[in-house]
Amino acid sequence: MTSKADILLMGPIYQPKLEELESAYACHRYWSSEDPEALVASLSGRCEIAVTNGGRGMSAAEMDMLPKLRLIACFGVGVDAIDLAHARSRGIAVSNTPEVLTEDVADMALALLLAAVRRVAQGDRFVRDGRWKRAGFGITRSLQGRRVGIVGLGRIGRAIARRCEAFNCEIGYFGPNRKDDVDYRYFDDIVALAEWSNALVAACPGGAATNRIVSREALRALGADGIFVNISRGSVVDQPSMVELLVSGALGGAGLDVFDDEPNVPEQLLALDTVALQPHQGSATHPTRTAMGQLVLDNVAAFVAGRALVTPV
Ligand code: 8YV
Repeated sequence: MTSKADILLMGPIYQPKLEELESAYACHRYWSSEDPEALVASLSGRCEIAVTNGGRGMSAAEMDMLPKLRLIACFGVGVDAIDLAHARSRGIAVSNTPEVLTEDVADMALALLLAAVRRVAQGDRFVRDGRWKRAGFGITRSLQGRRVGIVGLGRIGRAIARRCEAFNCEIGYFGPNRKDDVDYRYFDDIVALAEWSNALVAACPGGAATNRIVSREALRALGADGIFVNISRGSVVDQPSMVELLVSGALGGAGLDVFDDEPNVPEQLLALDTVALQPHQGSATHPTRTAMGQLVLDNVAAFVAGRALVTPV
C-alpha cells in the first residue's frame, strides 16, 4: 500500500472540501498548529504540496521551509499573496480557481454598487430602528444611466459590465490593452476613465502591477457624485486617500468588499453613511466555494497522478 501524499495546509478552505482533502491525503494544518516550525521541520524531507487561500498566500520564506515543494494549490483566483517569482525560480507550480467564482463576484459588485447608490443598508437600519414611523427616509441617488468605469476588463470585469448594461449604464474601462471584442469605451489612462465615470469598479488582479492604481487623483476625478466599488484587493486603491475623500464628501460613496490589512477596516469608514461594507464575501456562496474547493482537489489529484494541472497560473 502506498502512503498518502503529504499536504501542508497554509490556511483554511471551504469546510466540506477541506474534509474531502483531509480524508484523501495526509494533511497538516499549519495555520492552527501549536508548533508550526516543528510541523514543517517534520515534513521538510518529503512534503511536495501546499494548499493555501487567496488571502493567506505563501511567502518565499515559507516555500523555502519545504525543499521538496512542487505545487502550491490556491483556493482563490487571486494569487497576489503568493511569491510567484520565487515559486517560478524554484520550479514550484501554482494553481488557482478562475472562472467558477466569476458570476458570484460580479453579483457582489452590483450588490455593493446598488447598496451604495440606493443606501440599502441605511434604509434597512432606518426601518429596524423604528425611525420610519417618525419620518420618511429621504431621496437617494440612482444607478440608472450611470457611466460605470471598470478597472480591469477580465472575466470578472466583463461579468460586471454585462450586469451594468442591464441597469442601463454606459460602460467604459481601463486596462493594459484595448479589447477588440467589446464596444465599451476604452481609456488608456485611469484618471481619464474616472473623470468620464460616475461609478468606478475595481475588478483587476492585486499585486505589484496594480498597486494603488486607483490613485488619489483618480478618486478626486470620480468626484462628489461618484461611487467607488472594490471587489478586487485593498492594495489596488490608495486607501488612506479614499477614506479622506469619502469623509470630506469629495468622493460620493463606496461599496467595499476588500481592504488593506483585512479584517481591519478603517474606523472612519464605519461611521460613514455613504459607504456599503462587506467582509470579503465576493466568492463566499456555497456553490462557488464548492466549485473552488473542487478545483483545489482536482489540481492536487492531477499533480499526484503526474498529469497536467487543471488550472495552472
Ligand atoms: C477568497 C478571493 O476570498 O479568489 C480570490 O482571489 O479573494 C476569494 O475568492 C479567498 O481566496 C478565500 O480565502
